[in-house]
Amino acid sequence: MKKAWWKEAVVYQIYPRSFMDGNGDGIGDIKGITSKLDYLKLLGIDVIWLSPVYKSPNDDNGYDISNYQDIMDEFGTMEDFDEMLSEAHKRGIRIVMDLVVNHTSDEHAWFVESRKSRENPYRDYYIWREPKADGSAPNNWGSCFGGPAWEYDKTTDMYYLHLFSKKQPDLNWENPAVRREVFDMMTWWCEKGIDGFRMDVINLISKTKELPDGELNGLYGDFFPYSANGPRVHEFLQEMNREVLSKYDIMTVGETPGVTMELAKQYAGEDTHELNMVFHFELVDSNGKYGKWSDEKKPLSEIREILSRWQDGLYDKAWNSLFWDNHDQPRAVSRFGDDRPAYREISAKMLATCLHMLQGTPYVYQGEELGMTNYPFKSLDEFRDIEVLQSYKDWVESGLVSHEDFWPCLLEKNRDNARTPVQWDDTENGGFTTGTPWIAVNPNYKEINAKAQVEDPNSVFHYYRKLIALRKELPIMVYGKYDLLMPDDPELYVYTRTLDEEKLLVICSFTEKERTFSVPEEFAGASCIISNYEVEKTEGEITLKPYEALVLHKK
Ligand code: TEU
Ligand code: CA
Repeated sequence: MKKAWWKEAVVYQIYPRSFMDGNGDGIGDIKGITSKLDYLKLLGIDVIWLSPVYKSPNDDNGYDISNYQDIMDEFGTMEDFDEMLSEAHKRGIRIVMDLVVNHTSDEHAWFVESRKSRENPYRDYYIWREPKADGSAPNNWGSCFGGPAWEYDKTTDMYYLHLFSKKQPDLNWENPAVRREVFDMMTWWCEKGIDGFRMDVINLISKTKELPDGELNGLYGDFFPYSANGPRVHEFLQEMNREVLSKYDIMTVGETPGVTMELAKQYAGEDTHELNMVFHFELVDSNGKYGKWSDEKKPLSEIREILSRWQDGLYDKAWNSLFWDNHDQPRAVSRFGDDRPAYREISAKMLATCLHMLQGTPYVYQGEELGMTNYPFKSLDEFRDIEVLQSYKDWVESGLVSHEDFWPCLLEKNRDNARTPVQWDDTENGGFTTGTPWIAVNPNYKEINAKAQVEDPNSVFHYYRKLIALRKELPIMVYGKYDLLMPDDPELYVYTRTLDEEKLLVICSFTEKERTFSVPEEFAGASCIISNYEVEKTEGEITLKPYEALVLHKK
């Protein structure tokens, strides 16, 4: 298998708005990030994936960009950015930018021009269509955030497509001028010295020529079959690779909702000249009762089946990305672990073990290394996310579902769970800001915060730190082959990694019950390299405590 620095790296995702406020206005910013680089250095991560910091009117917290070569006022200036980049590099930390080029903001200069007239030179930068004969939208598609995917613009009596909010018009990648602009902009950032791109919904950039009605789900039709993994997407990515990516030593990861394994092998193949890896959504998507909204918990059998299939399927062909959560998902420990006080720390450590011992590049979402939990939302006015507010209208206010049925699903899946501020210490607002935070801080900050955990060698923080350090010592964690054991056990996830004569045995208990387990003969005499409990016995029949995780190493 080919070696690469981005295979050996651990990535830490920063959602700047919620990371650290440097100037007391209640909003996280770039100076705040710079002030916490030593903390990240201590944790040992190699790469920061920075969610968008570009100029934006913040309809979708920066994922609606009005100028790709400027910084959002609330986050600071380009000087602040340059300082952060050089301070990160001084510490050996790379920075990967979020590239959002499926759409721009409606306030981007291109769109301001585009909507002026049908003849405007920028008209064809976006996707405009005539109304139907009765004046209604060109098709029945709904946007990801609720509401229709088309917005009528009376200046030219046409509709434009927006798969996300109406302030996020989709770019027309069929137009070579659009691709040129995007590639030039990417080159500009690479020349500045950034270390890669996480590409937002990059598998949506090529739409089918015909834009037919989609299958109804709730009020609207599904655009997915006609917009995801479209006819020219690989051609566009290969062009991007040729024009930009191949010229720099950078890492790339594509956000690709709905990607299949076959497609992933193409997007992130060892020799396909597109991307280094992609995020698949099988673990985090639920087939919700109401679109994405659902309160289902995936059983271990399903989690293990998904992870194993991707481990086996991509082995030696493409590279996996590994994540339990991100800024669009509930908190890992609340969703996949057990966030009741008795089990929160232990299950957070178990989840970390389970993920970091797999093959692929692990992603840690800010606060995950502290075992931060979902927020106990009580009423609609506590939410800030456009998706929550719009979806509540579509499902509840429209009369489709009762508040009582919808609310538990909203609590479980809403993106604001992940967007409450990082809890730095036990002072007011968890030390995130001296002002009024833009979104409430989780009230559990007195117990769960970075300062306490840095001081406590048994904390979740130090457990992550140890896992990350082990990765540097043991190439088998990166390059070893995965094999699943006990595929049908309802509570234990057990697998091995193999590199030449060397082996790891990874045992993770997903239950609060005690369990017995027989260590396979071949691991007799192996040493325990990490565990979330004091381990007394590593041979023969052992008893696993609630949510126990341990890793045995045999040379
Ligand atoms: O997300 C795209 C995406 O498909 C989902 O994660 C989506 O946000 C979620 O399923 C909605 O429930 C990316 C970004 O990660 C997200 O923050 C942006 O809002 C979105 O694109 C638009 O840029
Ligand atoms: Ca600020």
